[in-house]
Amino acid sequence: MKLYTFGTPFETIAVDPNSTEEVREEKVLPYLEISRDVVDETPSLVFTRKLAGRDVVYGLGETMRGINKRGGRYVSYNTDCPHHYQSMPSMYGAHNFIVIDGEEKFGVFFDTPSRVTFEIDYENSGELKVICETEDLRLYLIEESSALEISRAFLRLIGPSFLPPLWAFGLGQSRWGYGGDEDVERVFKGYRENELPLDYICLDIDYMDRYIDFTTNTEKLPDLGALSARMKEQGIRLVPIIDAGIKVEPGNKTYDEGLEGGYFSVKENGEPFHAAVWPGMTHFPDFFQPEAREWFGRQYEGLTSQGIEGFWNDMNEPSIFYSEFEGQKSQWLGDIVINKLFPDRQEKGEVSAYRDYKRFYHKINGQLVQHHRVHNLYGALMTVASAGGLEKQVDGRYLLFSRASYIGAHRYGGIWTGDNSSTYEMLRQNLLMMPSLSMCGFIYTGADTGGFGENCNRQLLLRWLALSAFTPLERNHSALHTREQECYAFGDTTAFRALIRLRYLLIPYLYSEFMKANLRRDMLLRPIAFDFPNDERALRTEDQVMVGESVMIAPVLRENSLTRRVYLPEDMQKVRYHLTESGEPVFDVELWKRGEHTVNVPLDEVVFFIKKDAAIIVSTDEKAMSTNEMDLSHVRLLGEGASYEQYLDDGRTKVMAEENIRTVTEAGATA
Ligand code: MIG
Repeated sequence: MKLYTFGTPFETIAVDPNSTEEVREEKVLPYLEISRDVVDETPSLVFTRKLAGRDVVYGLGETMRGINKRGGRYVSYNTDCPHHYQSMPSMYGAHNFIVIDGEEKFGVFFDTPSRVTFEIDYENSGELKVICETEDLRLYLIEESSALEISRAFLRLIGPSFLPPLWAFGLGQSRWGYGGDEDVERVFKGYRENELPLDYICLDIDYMDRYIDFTTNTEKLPDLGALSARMKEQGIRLVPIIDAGIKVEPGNKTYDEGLEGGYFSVKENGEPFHAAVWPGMTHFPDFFQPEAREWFGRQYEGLTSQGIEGFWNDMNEPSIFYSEFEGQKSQWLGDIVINKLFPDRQEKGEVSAYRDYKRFYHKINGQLVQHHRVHNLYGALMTVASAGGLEKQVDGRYLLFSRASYIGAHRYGGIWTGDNSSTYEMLRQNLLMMPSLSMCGFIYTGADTGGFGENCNRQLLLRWLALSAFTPLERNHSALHTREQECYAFGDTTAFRALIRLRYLLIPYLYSEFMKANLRRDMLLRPIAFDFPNDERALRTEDQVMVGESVMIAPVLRENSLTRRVYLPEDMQKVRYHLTESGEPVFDVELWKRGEHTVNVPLDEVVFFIKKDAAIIVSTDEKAMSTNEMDLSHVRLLGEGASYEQYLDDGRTKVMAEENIRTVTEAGATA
């Protein structure tokens, strides 16, 4: 791997300090032309290349559009993006890694927290153009034999994902509005009474006192510790949300400490910067200061001491509704709260948080650095701060996932892909995004199952469960004011039981593949072209994805469709999964020939594929209501393969080791 250094690069967290990948400093950059430009008053580095007709461009993690990124414009500038249109240039994360796969093959990682724009055959220009709004940059160039090998080398550079506990592979139920005992009890009852397995319930901002971080609403939630203990006995964990902004409220311990320590982001004059988010006026923690991270991480103690072992971090782009400057409205949703809090405000500016990002600063090594310059690292450093606290406070592994991210944050927590909506387009986007995220190290990830915005329906939720059964993070989440979306909210639950059961039967495989990929710095979800690089047809097939070593999924992505076309790049084992009338799981395995097929997929069934000669494992704990009731060693082989290499541990130890891999055969398991 080659490293090119421009100017004096900002130290990001992308590269794993323990990486043993060999990196050689070089001066002459092949493949890309370098020029200079001034963009938004900023001296910028521009990299260009003419793409050949058949070149495929992979990567960019959390971005819209296809697996092949050609045809799009993508702006790495972390944004609270409530509408995921195809053409939306910026989402919550900045993942500046691309792979060009053609006659010449190489990967490039642009390591800078500044804004980076990728125009990739945008409007059929045939050109790749990468604009880095900085003159200080580390550029990593990876030359390997294939897109897969290039990605693997990159994963060796950036290191493994954080280790979620086993229970984080169970199903989560969430909804904006869940805030206390009543909600939790209702959801628990809904799942249990319908015999739908579940592992955790998320609490959204409603559990807090007036949306203030690290507080609880004592009316709705009189005793979090007691509720958490009661639920844990039933195999259910509670996962509360934490937002980035700290409410300006003298007397509040977190606020007082933050102010006293100088841990808040400041204006040019050194005073804390005010911006309104859910709690009203807040200050943004200055996660760039190690002491501020330490302080922020400590704040979780109040919740972890009540038995909480998992969190989701939100609003950390950071999202801004309204700021002390100009009085402009910065975000859509802010209206709900902001109109109430600031009825007299004047709306002057454009609808964008963008200008505010130039108005506050971080203290970095004794200097004030404009937020805009390092924007893409903000949420990632919040993840680092939280992980630092949880590492100390939680016994064993913790669950943590964030909305905003930068490559490197994957070593501290996962991400979810933000505010999608209940549409088939978003279901498809969920599938397309997963391999790109895997390339960038984010393997503990998933989308809001069922869709966040808009109203879901029975059919869509079933189809979504059939996809998210294969993503490590599987959480049903929906927005305030949308239709209820729990798996028991759409009448007869038989089909939901079948689909959630599949997830639980697959947990030993998913978990084992997750751990092996992590240990070996391998991809977890892959474009099928990565496995069949010489197959032109596979190269153009994006609605099928590899999951772990030997599974290929091809979910139904169209409304009212009970069939779909599937392309098999080689002979494969087709698995038809369903439950019998009495609730016994059935996996019918059939060998199918290479080529195109039509599969029938009723709403209560799932069809997936296993590579020929391979076997996977499925759990034999067929009645488990949560991972608590599962033993990962209770598995059997599925498929014609003679054995499967299972990664097996207790699901909570923090050490990963090759020794934990055992061979499972039909006769049983051997170490
Ligand atoms: O401004 O906490 O993406 O998952 O439910 C919206 C409320 C704030 C955005 C998150 C979403 C969450 C919601 N939050």
